[in-house]
Amino acid sequence: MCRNRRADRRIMDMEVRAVKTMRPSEIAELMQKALVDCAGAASAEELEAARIKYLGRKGALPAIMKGLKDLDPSERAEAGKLANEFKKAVSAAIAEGKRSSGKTAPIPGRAPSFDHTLPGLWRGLGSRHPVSQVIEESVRIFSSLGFTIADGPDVETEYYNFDALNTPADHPSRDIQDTFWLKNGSLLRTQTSPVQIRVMEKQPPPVRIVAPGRCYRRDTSDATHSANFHQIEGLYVDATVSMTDLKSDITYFAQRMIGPDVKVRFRPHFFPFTEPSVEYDFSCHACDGDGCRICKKSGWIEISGAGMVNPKVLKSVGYDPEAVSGYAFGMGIERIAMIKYGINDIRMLYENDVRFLGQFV
Ligand code: 2NL
Repeated sequence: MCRNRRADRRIMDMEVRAVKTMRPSEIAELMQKALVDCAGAASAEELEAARIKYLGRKGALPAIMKGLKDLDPSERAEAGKLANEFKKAVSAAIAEGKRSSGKTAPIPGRAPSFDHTLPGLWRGLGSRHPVSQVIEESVRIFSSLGFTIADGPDVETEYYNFDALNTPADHPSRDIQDTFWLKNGSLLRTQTSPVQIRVMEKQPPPVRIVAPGRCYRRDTSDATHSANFHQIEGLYVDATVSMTDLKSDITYFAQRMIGPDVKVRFRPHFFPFTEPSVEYDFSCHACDGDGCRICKKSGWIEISGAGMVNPKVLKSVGYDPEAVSGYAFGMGIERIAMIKYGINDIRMLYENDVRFLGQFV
């Protein structure tokens, strides 16, 4: 056995030594042969023998390299390139053979291949982000009330975000402490109202739309505030829209979103774009209104504001305030998600921890 091995080695060495100056086509041919040998190796020993034969100190590769200088200069560059390829391809085939040897039974003459009888890798199913789920559910509910969806840019002009909404030039929300201003004078929208202004500019009444999307305010983040948050705003303009419509539609929304027992509270407020204006709260779903950490012991969670569209806003888009009236509301998506799912810190929604996010399916 031992003597036979030594004899094999001598024959291999002779074969290799016989390879003197190999031309590019011969190198390519030998590479194919080497790859077939590696792929057909039935054991680690056979792979090692192939390595010695092709890559070893006295093997084919050093002989090819040595022969390069004797080649016709016109063939030398190509032969050099093929020699490099030879080294890379054969080394890779040997490494792959060693890695998979013992794992799968080799088919004679073929590389060990994919074993389809092994169980597959379970990668787990993802889930919709709670913010996306609340947006989708809100859109479903408002669709059932006859609203359609409108969309617009996140980067807005001062006109659409403030002026058209009757926000005075000295209103604090325009301050650099409250709004992200860009160098060119545009800004990141602080609410999705500019979308509604753009829609009203383009179409005559009636208008019944919701505009969900990302909004930006220069808030320092804490358990209930984030500089980047989501809002869904609604707008309904028609001949006889009233505050009663606003209150009943928001209450209907709350009951479908949170549950039939939820209570809705409207408090007088001031916004330049609505008159009269309200802020509204939903009763805390986590404690049934008794008071807990999520609602800061008040039993209520503030959702956002609403009101009857200010006649000045209607005028700014070319509507006749004598002929039509409208209601508008904002809703904080994260706030709704916090009530619906009992989340007590808004920052959890942005940390991308799938152990947390995967709970809300
Ligand atoms: C908030 C709450 C609100 C509106 C948004 C609106 C849109 C148009 C006209 C009038 Cl086109 N109003 N949207 C109304 C009331 C509240 O969001 O806290 N905003 C600062």
